[in-house]
Amino acid sequence: MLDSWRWYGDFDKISLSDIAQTGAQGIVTALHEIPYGEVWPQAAIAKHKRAIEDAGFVWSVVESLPIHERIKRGAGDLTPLFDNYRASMRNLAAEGVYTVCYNFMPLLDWTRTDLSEPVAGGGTCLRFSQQKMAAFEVHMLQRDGAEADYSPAILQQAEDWFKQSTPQDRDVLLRSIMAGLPGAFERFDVEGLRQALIPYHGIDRATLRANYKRFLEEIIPTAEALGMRFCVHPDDPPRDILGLPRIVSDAEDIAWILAAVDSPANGLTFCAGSLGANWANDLPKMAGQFAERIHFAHLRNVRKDQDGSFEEAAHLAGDTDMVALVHELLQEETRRRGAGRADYSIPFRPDHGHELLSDKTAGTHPGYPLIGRMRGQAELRGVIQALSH
Ligand code: CS2
Ligand code: MN
Repeated sequence: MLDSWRWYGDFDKISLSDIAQTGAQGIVTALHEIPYGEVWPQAAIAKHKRAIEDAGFVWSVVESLPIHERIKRGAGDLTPLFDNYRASMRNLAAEGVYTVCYNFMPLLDWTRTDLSEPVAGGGTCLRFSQQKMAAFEVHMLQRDGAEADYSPAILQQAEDWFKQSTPQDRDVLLRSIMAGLPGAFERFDVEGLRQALIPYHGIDRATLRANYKRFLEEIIPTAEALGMRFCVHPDDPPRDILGLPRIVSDAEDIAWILAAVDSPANGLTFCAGSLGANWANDLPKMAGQFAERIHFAHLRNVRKDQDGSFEEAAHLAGDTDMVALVHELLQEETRRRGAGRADYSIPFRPDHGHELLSDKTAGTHPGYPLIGRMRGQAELRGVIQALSH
């Protein structure tokens, strides 16, 4: 497996020379400074790539080449947006960067309610609390119909939380929910989020799927021609939130996507952390089922509560059998090697990590601390070595 590490470029407090000390070989990165919908110029791609290679790495995966919200909503004349997207693809391929991760989550990327939840032994993790999400939606955002998405018990706890919360607690909650978009991205306040949700009114699961299929039909033939591999990142959490439909959450969704445009270029980022937050998902089984189309893996673990809350566990702890999952991925690599593929190695990265030790004061992006991820990566590396021995 190609041992990789996410780097946010100029927005990252962790430098490429720091990353070299983690033992990673591949860099997962994007041109984070370019607004969604605009073309990534070949010169800028080349410069980023040179920095990565000069530091001794390969640019293993683009994460992400983001999809403009208008494509997700199917709003207006999309031709220029698809043209720009394809232009970025051609520029990436021209620089020899072929694997591209993206997601199709409406409006928000990963969503948590707590960025510093204490874990046993010290350090902190990211957590999604169903109670706090309900408090946010029902009492702060006051979204029409939000109550229908929660059980009476959760609604009661949400009301209790809201009543005893201080303005500062509410502000921290808002900022936590908005934290999933690192780099030069948009963040909303409560009113801004209310406004941003309006254009999504009336967009249900079937509409979002139709818009996604159109995206795949526009993009995948070009990816095939360029020899690129696209891999969708699952929804996090893997269910509807804020009344927005989510369509990349379980095995049925993924089977639909892979069949919508049936091509090796239309693949999956197997994010164990995202998929693992859904009780219905059996991760080793899904990895086996979709093995051929897995072009990238995010390996991390979660521990779930019965009520829908979950938190990020250490990489080998939590509810997912990481060893069984890695075993599936290694078997797929063996199949690829047997088929004579030179690019049999599946890039993986530790995804999120706990904040440990000096991470506390380092000011890195939520979920992306140095020590915590390095611990996770080292544990994963041990599993991979042992299973490959
Ligand atoms: C990442 C996502 O931090 C994370 O959970 O896995 O932000 C991921 O980069 C995007 O969803 C991919 O488009
Ligand atoms: Mn992920």
